[in-house]
Amino acid sequence: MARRALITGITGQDGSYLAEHLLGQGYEVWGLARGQANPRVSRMRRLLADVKVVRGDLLDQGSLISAVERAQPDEVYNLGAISFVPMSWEQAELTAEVTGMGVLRMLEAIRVCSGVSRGGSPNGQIRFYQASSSEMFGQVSETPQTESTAFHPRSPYGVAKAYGHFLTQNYRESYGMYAVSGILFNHESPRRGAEFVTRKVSLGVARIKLGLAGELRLGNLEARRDWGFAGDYVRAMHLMLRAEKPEDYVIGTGRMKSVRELVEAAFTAAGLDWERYVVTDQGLHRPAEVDLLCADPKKARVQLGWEPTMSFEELVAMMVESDLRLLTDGGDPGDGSWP
Ligand code: NAP
Ligand code: F7E
Repeated sequence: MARRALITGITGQDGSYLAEHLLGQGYEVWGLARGQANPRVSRMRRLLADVKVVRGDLLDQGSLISAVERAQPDEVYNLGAISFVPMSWEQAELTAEVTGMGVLRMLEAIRVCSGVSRGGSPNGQIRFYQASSSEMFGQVSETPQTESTAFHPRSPYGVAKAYGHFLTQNYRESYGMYAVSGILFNHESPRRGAEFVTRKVSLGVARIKLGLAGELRLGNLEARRDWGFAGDYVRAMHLMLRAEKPEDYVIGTGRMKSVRELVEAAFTAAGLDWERYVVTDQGLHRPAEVDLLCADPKKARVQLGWEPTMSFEELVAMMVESDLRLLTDGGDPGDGSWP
């Protein structure tokens, strides 16, 4: 019988790649979708026609219990979150509720539905994946960051993710649940939301190249990140849930680039000189910045056999080409996450 997976955050970047990956592995895939008339849900239904949709919201405990009862999953991937770091300062309480408390509600739904009691090891265990983030490292105490690097989050988002991370560990230890966290570093694609810097840059470059814009306004060009391809990272999520033992893993490339280098690579891919177009704007700087993040993915390589397949340069070129095509074809950049 086909394995069954339930994915929260199905309308997001990772939800789409993970659903495609699991469908390709023969899974029956269920996606948790929220809202009464959420346009991202109808778009997802069109593009991922084989995904079964179940309604629910990470803010609503009862809806998560119903979703688990309905989907009867073997695996739950909790990707739903408020994931844009600047928004987490503007709506800190909502971020805590969705990105933090949402993890508790999902774990409780699984615990209740599988009849797990304290100290007991359940039969027919539902395996749980939590989308943890390198933002938990924040002001880093060492570089590169590993599974044992201390957390010092720098935003309400990072704090909420740290809560979800520790809670996932705690449910594993308290109830013997198969519950793991992937500590994923930044991962991008043509489906990335337009608010994140890689996509903002690839769309900006495409607009300038096509004569639709004359400048690109950005914040801190000196921040450094470890950027990889989202399609590679969802494979790691699945490998973590199929491993013999439930453990947490750092997932990244081990290579760090600055926003300035990102900008340079993207403009070069379109045959443009970035210095003519990029304007820096203090208003786009964050109240507390994460200056650098760089993964040490050795544990995932050794224990899971996971490796990234796409270089930073290939990723940037792919995103610029995709946005040039999208805008040339008259596509809506709001829809750009689904080329
Ligand atoms: P994304 O594109 O922003 O998607 C976020 C998803 O969360 C959307 O499907 C959104 O659904 C859903 N969501 C928001 N509020 C919800 C609620 N109240 N109840 C249920 N679902 C809700 O994020 P992503 O890049 O795919 O990332 C997936 C996960 O990995 C997130 O948890 C993110 O924080 C984490 N993460 C991402 C990265 C990265 O670099 N991409 C790195 C580390 C960790 P709607 O369409 O309904 O808004
Ligand atoms: O910023 C700098 C900004 O918004 C990256 C999320 O998926 O990855 C993501 O979080 C860097 C920051 O991603 C602009 O200051 C400069 O230093 O693309 P971002 P993020 O904050 O790293 C982590 C791992 C997650 O978990 C999150 O969910 O780029 N930057 N100028 C800018 N960033 C943006 N967005 N816009 C600018 O104009």
